[in-house]
Amino acid sequence: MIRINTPNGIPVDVPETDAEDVSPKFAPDQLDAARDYYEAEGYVVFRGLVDTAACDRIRALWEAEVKPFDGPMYRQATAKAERHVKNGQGWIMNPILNLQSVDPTHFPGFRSFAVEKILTDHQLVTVARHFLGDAPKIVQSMYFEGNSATWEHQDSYYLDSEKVGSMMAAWIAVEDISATAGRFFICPRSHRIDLGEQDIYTNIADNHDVYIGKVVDVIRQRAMEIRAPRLIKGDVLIWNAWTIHGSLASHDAEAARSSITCHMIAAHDRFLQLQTRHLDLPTDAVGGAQVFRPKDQASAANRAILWAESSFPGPFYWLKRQAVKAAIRAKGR
Ligand SMILES: O=C(O)CCC(=O)C(=O)O
Repeated sequence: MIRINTPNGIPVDVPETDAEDVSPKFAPDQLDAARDYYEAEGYVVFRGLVDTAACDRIRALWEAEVKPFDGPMYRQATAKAERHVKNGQGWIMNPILNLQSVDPTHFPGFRSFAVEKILTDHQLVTVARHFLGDAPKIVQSMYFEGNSATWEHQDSYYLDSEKVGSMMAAWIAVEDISATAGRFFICPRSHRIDLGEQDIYTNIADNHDVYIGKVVDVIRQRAMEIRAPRLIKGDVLIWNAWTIHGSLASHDAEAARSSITCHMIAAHDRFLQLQTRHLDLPTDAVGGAQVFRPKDQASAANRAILWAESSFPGPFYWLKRQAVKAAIRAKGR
């Protein structure tokens, strides 16, 4: 066991072996038992849910297609179009947002393999159907290599289903994740905590740090337990839209944290964006799931928007912030 802090300095005991890990690992066919655990704890870990050969293949496609690219792509932490930021080991440190939407001209194998073999892996879709009571609609995905130390948060602040708190997400380990590589962490039972909707004091456009401070205060005031389960290649951790989570503030010079996350709502539900807008999303049917492709780079219009964003970021992001604030004011918050 080693002790590592969350991004805002809360210490966590991180298991290095399964014997030290208090999180049970469910087999892919233990669907009812896993759902009971998920509903009680706000998260659950499946051992060996995704085929390990598929994990190796997506990492090979990342090396072959994504790493050499030097243009702007959308990123997890900022949702902005940025070029790769690499560390000394050559790992990409600013994770990619929405693998299902990357430009098929530059990333033909990566885009299709990520969608067909990872995001809609048949065992993952089976679990999602069981937990959601409907086919899954994939609304967002991400690829992590180096650790960007994701702050403590609940996903519902950013995205959810119209049935608030019903979205689920999956963290898919595509390599063994060492204790020091920047483990994903969750606060068990935090999915019962309602922090309210974003308003003019906590909104993402101007006061994102105030919102994160609220989450950190709740963890400290309630002395919440934090777990950073040990995950090996093919394991999947599922968590709920309200479960407080993030990634630990650590870095391992030897081991990356190659992983893919995927956020899913029930296919028949509308999407809730930034706790303000309800959207009926256009989707493609793939492998028993519906796949939404935000800002799909297969479209010339979306490529033109990405070009405008990366060429004139100042005015573009200023306008976007004004639109978010206007939507919150329109809700009377
Ligand atoms: O793995 C991480 O760093 C964070 C992932 C996350 O917060 C998410 O996918 O919602």
